Amino acid sequence: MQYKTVAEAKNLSGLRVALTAGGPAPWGEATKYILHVKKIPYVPVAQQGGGTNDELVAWTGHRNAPVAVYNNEAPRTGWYEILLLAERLAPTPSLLPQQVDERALMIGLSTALCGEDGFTWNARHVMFDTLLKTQGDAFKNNPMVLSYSYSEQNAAAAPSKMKPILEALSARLHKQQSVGSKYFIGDQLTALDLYWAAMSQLVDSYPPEKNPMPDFFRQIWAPVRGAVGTALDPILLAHRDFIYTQHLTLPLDF
Ligand SMILES: N[C@@H](CCC(=O)N[C@@H](CS)C(=O)NCC(=O)O)C(=O)O
Repeated sequence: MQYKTVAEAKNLSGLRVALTAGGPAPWGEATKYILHVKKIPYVPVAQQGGGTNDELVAWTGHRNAPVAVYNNEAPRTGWYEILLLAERLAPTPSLLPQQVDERALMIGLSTALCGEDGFTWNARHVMFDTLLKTQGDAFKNNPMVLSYSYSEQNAAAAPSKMKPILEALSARLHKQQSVGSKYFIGDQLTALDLYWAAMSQLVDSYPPEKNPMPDFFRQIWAPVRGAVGTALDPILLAHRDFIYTQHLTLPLDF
């Protein structure tokens, strides 16, 4: 992916999205997938994972990624507000169900997956635990450790929070399969399908030809796979393979 620097991007108009350069950071991937499906043009701006990102902070008020900035509107960082922006910029295809109950279910499950203290948030506690064990004090002062409520206790509790979320998602897919749908909600693609495709890389990363991320990521994500055990029902992996094949492009590009 060709990134612009903050200095190059900040005076442009249109949509600019700060993304972690060099790795498939889950929320950033999810944002890219939404923009891809909706064919929304944007300028990728490099964010350094774990860096202080001073220029990005000066421009947007945020250190991490993704940060979506549209014209002179306030920067958006949350997965839901980024989805709503994308829906506004390209209403078709909509990635939000129109029917209110279905929409509530989709947003609820997306919150379990992407929200604070949800699946990926807890996966990160497991990942940080590995980093602290391997890098020790060198990692303790990393801005990431300080920003995402990591603690040994939170890391120990993470598997018991992650597994029920995967179980709810796989139960949903089995239910959908019984009525002939390959998607989480209704019979068409929603953002939830894209969120799971992005987040699934944490527990079952594609091999290098499809996901050419540095080995470092494989090392720190392997314990995340161990943390969820048998809660990773094969139907979840079949689903994400279907989503990548039908709606996205491979190899991942970051
Ligand atoms: N703001 C996002 C979450 C963003 C987030 O957690 N980003 C992480 C992973 S993609 C990140 O930027 N990590 C690298 C860093 O903190 O430098 C949301 O809640 O929707």
